[in-house]
Amino acid sequence: AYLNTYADRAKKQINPAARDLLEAVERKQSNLCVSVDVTSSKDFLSIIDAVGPYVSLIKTHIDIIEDFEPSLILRLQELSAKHDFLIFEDRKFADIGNTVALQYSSGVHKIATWSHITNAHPVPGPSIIKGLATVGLPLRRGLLLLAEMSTAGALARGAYTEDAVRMARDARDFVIGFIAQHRMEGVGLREGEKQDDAEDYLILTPGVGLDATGDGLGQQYRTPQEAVLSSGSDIIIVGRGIYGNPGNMNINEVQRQAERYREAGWNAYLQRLNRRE
Ligand code: UP6
Repeated sequence: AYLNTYADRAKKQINPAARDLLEAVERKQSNLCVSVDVTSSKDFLSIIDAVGPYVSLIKTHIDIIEDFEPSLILRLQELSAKHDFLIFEDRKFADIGNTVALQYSSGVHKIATWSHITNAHPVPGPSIIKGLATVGLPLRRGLLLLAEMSTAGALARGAYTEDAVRMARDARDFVIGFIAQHRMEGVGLREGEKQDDAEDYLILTPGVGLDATGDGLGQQYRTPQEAVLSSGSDIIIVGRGIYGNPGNMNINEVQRQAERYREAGWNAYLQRLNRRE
């Protein structure tokens, strides 16, 4: 199913956030998600305004903002409407169901009220999905499970990844896909279970860069071409490849890099479509 167009895949999604994201990808001809990992509200908003035209999704780590105020969320939502992108808070929940439900709904950030998509580590087992779903499903949100990580030596592999996919398969209304480096259809099938051809996960892939292979802190980069064409990723997630060191950022250069990554990601997708027999 993932070899079809984003538009066709959008029609078959049962989760509204997944459908909205695929529609935005198609409308904007962008499978680029920019990860805005900066600590000042000013840089945060200026990067998002600069890259907005070239992305379908903005990924946040809202807890690294030093001068956070609730009004920042209003500004973010204004930019989301202005540039037509969805919002993904990369919260990586990892606790018991009751706790993650509180972390998702409450505190200073109230993530569920503004983030269309969020993610969780499958490490606690299926109860983490249940807990988050109590908050997220009524708000029409979607969840990604971290099935793999981009870092060297990551423990999320093999049987762990397979169990993550099984957990997702049991919660198709809320779990829309994975943070992963590969496709997950047919992974971890149970004894006697047949692969469901309708299975169509969104694969969002971090660790994407055109000019570097790593960051000296375990991060490993692949190109958009490798992620989308060779590994079947649907959305490339790019952070520092676009804005470098936020300390000496040139906003025109940020915009130019976003354009460059959008084009690389989209061309890889077009090549993938052309490969269909
Ligand atoms: N991220 C990864 N790898 C994962 C999961 N998440 O890098 O397996 C997140 C990081 C960061 C972004 O938390 O926000 O994706 C990557 O940023 P970068 O492009 O600047 O390396």
